[in-house]
Amino acid sequence: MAKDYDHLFKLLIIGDSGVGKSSLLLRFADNTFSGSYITTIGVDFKIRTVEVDGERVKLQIWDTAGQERFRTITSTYYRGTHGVIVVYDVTNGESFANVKRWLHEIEQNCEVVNRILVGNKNDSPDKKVVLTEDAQRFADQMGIQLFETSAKDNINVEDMFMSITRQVLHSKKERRDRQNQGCDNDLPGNFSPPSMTLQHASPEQLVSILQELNETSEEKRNAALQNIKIWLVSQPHLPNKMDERMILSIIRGCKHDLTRTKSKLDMYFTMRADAPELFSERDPLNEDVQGMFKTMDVFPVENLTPAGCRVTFHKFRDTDPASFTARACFKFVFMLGDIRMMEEQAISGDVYLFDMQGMTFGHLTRLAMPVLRRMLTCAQDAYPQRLKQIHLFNVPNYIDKLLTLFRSLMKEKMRSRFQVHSGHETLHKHLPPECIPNEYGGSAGQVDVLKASWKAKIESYQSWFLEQENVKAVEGKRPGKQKHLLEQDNIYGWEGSFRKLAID
Ligand SMILES: Nc1nc2c(ncn2[C@@H]2O[C@H](COP(=O)(O)OP(=O)(O)OP(=O)(O)O)[C@@H](O)[C@H]2O)c(=O)[nH]1
Ligand SMILES: [Mg+2]
Repeated sequence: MAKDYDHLFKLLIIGDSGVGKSSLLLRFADNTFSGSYITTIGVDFKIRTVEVDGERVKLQIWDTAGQERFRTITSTYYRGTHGVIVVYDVTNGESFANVKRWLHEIEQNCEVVNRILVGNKNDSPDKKVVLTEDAQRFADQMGIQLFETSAKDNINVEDMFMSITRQVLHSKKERRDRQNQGCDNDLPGNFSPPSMTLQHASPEQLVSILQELNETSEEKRNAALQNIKIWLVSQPHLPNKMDERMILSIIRGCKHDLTRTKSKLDMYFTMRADAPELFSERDPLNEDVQGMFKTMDVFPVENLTPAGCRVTFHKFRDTDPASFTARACFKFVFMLGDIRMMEEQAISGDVYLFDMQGMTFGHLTRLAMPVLRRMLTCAQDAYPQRLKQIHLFNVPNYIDKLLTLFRSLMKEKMRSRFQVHSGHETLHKHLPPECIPNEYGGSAGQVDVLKASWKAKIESYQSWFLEQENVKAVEGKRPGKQKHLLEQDNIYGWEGSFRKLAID
């Protein structure tokens, strides 16, 4: 597909809460303005393509939250940024005084970056307290260009965005001239993902977890890794390279049973080829993924349980069933799964929390059976999850009855791990506060904050997901019987799916 742009630049808008960062972006991207104030949670972005000197420049503009509680999250967004827009409010002296702090933050997070200073809300002279002369003097001292804008009255907004875009374009050309190379890879391919969102096992926990996973020594682990890497190379239909951390996650998920590991790996790459509705177009900035951030809150909790399990939280943010797409939801869940395979070290297993508030029959009817089955097959046969507990809480009455029936159909071992709570208080019998979000009486953090850090993490994996798009099985090269694993009759079996649920 031909590129629809000549340059792709990432811009970041920072500044105190309430100065009008989101309003500036909304004015520039959609030419709208709203007088009501909805504070930004974490980070959001919009895209607009502009023309500069006959060249098409696609701008990916990131709008950060000014609120202090999001600071650690928003700072992860500096990576790969080409230009930063620092905003203050001309009617608020404190927001201007804080500009120094914001500039300092840029210095700490970016090596070389273009900056622009913006005094917004320049539309009511009687309220203006930051004088143009003072701001200009400061901007000159810092060597930054100053713009005074109004998102409300659409003053100078377009000019300001075009000016920073020109600056970025000029620096790129200067850099190119210096290096004399025609690289147009604008977004950085290498990244080190933010690491604050997955705590690993303590040394004491690790001893018992590794024992449970049959990882009795470092030699055993290295030999297993070596074995699998060689096996991968010998499989003509599978990609011959895979991140070592992912391989180890699967080995551990199979408790060092290498036959099972191989079958899981085969399934992992086969699924990627055979279930494109779940495993293709995984750009974190696309509609499916961004839509998921709007409709659901799904994220792993930072702390492990005392037994070393990872807790993953699920909740509907938008309870209108029409906003729920099972396919996009499952695609998202597997993206999380991939990131966890890259980042998770030894864990004992998985605990799933589902806040069922707002869940209706309307949602259930949108769970198409074929998609659900494929999802269960992938979860069980292609991912290293080891299910330890499922807690459904805040369960509405009518769904409760359905679940009772559902539970009665489960095997005893599974049933004992499947808990239904009418409220959320009883969750505390099973999990320590540090694994439960604050809203439910725990201390893991606020749902919004935890979700925003995962959003940041997933988005930071953009280049990885794009690279992975074509890393999958090639069925025509499979040795022996040329049959899709997925074509085997029992694979999609409803019953089979539950029977095989990994609960060892
Ligand atoms: N008068 C005037 N009000 C504005 C202007 N820009 C934004 N506002 C108002 O200021 C308030 C805050 O605007 P936002 O754009 O949400 O502020 P923000 O910087 O994104 O805030 P956080 O997301 O909390 O960091 C809203 O009520 C806007 O309507 C402007 O140019 N002039
Ligand atoms: Mg905002």
